[in-house]
Amino acid sequence: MADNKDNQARVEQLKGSAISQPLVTHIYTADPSAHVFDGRIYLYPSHDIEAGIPFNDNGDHFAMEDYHVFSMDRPDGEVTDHGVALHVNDVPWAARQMWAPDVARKDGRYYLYFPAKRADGIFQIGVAVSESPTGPFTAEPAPIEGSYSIDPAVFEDGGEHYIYFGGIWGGQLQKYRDNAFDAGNEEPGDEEPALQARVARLSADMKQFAETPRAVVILDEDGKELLAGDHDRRYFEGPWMHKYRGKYYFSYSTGDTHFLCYATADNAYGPFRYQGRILTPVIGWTTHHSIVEVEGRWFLYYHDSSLSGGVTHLRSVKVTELFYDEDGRIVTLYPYGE
Ligand code: FUB
Repeated sequence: MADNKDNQARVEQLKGSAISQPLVTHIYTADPSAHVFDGRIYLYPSHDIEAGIPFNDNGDHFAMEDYHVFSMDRPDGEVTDHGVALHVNDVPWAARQMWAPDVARKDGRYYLYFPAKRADGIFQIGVAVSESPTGPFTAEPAPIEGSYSIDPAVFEDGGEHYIYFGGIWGGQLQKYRDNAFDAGNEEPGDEEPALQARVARLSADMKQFAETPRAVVILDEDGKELLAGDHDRRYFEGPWMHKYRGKYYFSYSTGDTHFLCYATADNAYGPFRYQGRILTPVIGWTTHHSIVEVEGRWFLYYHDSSLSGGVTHLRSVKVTELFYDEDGRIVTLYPYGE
């Protein structure tokens, strides 16, 4: 993890050149999942707090306890904070670290998907239900069976919902092979295929996997799987899926190289072909996003640590417009100008 002195230096250097401002300034927010429900934009971010836990590569300093839901009538419009929608104390199976969530709607109900650590320190993914997009959400008594790691993102396609998830290092994805945990597993060697995000179709009641999770394979320009040593392009965490002109765009963070990248396919499972960068590094270690269409225009919601002066676990949600070229390639965004 980057230390705060490095981040502070970057904040000073870049002061005044930010192309977008934090949307929420009264609390720290990160990992924004944006959705449009009935013409209003809803944001489901993490709620960052200072818990006084020292920095480490496990991300223990990301000690979030609850979720707030936010809404607005246009992408960068005035933000309403709808208050606490779910607290870790109200999740029977979860002990700590309520990380990046997402929400899906089905038949007028709203399903909040969230990762949290059990008391034994293992991440799983839970679901909580509400009649309203702003909550409060009621958690299911147990996590989704067979779920693991972090960063759920749910995508609807043709009436089915697919959940993408997984993050390495603190997100524990490196501990799993073929969906089975082994504490002795680590990241593959540089010349081996990279670890991949996972995807599973959700059950009709939205509360379980309807199938065994599959790997989201990303191929390079020669049709070969991205390698674990390809840190500038390989998957790390923060998956998102959207569809543009009939193509499936799988986007994600490269983690330790701090890019948001994307790959495309002709179906929701892939394999995906690597395409390029969406966003260059932001202030702070993590980079995490969502992409949403609002009245025919496309927007990238993301976060950085500028408001906290570069404290990597105190982040703020931002938004900027996203553009495609005529071939459907996403134009790379530079968060503080080129
Ligand atoms: O917010 C905690 C973690 O940081 C998220 O789960 C990751 O995607 C990264 O943004």
